[in-house]
Amino acid sequence: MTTPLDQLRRAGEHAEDSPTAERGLHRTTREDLVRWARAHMRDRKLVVVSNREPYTHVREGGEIRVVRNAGGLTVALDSVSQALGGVWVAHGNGNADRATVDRHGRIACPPEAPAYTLRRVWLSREDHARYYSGFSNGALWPLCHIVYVRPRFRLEEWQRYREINQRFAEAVLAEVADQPAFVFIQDYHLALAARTLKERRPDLEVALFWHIPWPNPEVFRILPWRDELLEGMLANDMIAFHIRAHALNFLDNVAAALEARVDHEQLAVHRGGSRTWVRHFPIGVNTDEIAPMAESEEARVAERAIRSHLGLEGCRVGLGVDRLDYTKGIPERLEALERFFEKYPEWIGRFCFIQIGVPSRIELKEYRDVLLRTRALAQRINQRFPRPGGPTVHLLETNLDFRDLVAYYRMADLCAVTSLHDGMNLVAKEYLAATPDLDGALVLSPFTGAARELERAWIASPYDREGMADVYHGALTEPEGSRRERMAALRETVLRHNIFDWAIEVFDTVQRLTLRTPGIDPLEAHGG
Ligand code: GDG
Repeated sequence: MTTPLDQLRRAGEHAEDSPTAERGLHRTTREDLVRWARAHMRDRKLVVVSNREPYTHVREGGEIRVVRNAGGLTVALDSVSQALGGVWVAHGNGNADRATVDRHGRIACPPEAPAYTLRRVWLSREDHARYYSGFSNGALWPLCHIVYVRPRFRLEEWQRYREINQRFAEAVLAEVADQPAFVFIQDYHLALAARTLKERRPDLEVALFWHIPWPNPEVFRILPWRDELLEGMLANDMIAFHIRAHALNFLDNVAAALEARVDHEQLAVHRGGSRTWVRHFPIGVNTDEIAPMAESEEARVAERAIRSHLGLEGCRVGLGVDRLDYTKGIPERLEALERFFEKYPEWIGRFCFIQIGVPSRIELKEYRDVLLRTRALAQRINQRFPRPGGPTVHLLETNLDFRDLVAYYRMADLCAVTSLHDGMNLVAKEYLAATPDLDGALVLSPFTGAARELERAWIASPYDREGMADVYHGALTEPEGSRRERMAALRETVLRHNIFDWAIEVFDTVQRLTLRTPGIDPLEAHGG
């Protein structure tokens, strides 16, 4: 039996006139976003809410230094915030964060040219352990990623998560005072923030972007506090995901769990006189920044330095770039590499692999385990397949400066993104943006959101070691003409649907959906 949601899944995209479609072949830039925001968002204050802050202050030697968080999402939202002069509410986690704010936890940002207010929320060590490491990353993260890591549900962590969400919401309310505002909440750390906001200020426009997958009801129903979490989320005017399948999974969950009317036609939930729109917007990367970086002389110099430092002369180069997270399929990628050398011994000594692994959430055992497995595999491959110039696998457990990362991208003949499950995966898109000469190949897991757009990548399942070994070989031996043609098509997709394009789509959609019928539910009005 097929449900309306199944039919929708088969029908593909829902038609919605898009502001970026109107712009035709034009590639959206940061300036376009700023212009759009100035024209359409003047009448309300923008409030971004995220766990992570855009600027962190750290004390080094007797000095305080400001560090800008370089993620694509932060850059885009920082641009909009700078254009509109709004507020950003986030956890202040830098060791000099408290020393740099006023008595309300505020600091003007960017520090060198103040344009908006960063309002820091303070968390104790125990808050962090329970709300962040506990419920967010010990329960919700494994629950939403289907990788067979068992989520851990602890009442005290859930309770603290609720409290901290409320604390973030209180900070937002204090900042908006009685002004009209659009509050844009980021991610699974803050699923319940909208509830407090709407209870106190029903007129606020509130949207949540969920950056990770959303599983089907069979998976999600094990969460003991499922109903309360879903109810809290439905306080948002709009909830958005990267891909359509996750948006539809969310609607399936609501239909299975709550007394609510799920409108499969309009992708909305009606409940107790209020309505939540559910949409999908695949996120992009900051191509304005990455492409010129990759073409710069500096990147060329850095590439030469890396090659000589790591002893890569005469070697084709494979690259993996990830937080060291069990969802990213890092050991699986290396196991396939080992098989690749067994099956295609002609590559021994002629192919090297660099794995950049940024240490992450190391307080959780599963993360320590993935780190140990990765180290052991790298060591085993290096012992089994030695080469004279240096190791075959380089494991760099470090957080590189983004400029250096771009040099690695530029250099790689192959980039392996082999997640077991991933909301989008920005590395896949950054790699393509950083390959202007088209000399490369993207090996991509079908279980990433990115694979929906990047269909012409070299698709390889992390669950199929033989298949992935063959894909490595296929990508490295594909005739140049067809390889470059595929890379050109993939790169064009990334350049077109970049982070600025994403931000305009999200903001424009929220506005159109909430303004379309202020205070009136069209379906209720038609008795639908
Ligand atoms: C979540 C979802 C979704 C990595 N190493 C270094 C470094 N990185 C940066 C990359 C990239 C980011 O980290 C990793 O991107 P992911 O997409 O894999 O990120 P998650 O942390 O899992 O994020 C994911 C994303 O949200 C956005 O919606 O795509 O699916 O899980 O940007 O460049 N950056 C620097 N040095 C490094 O060594 N500077």
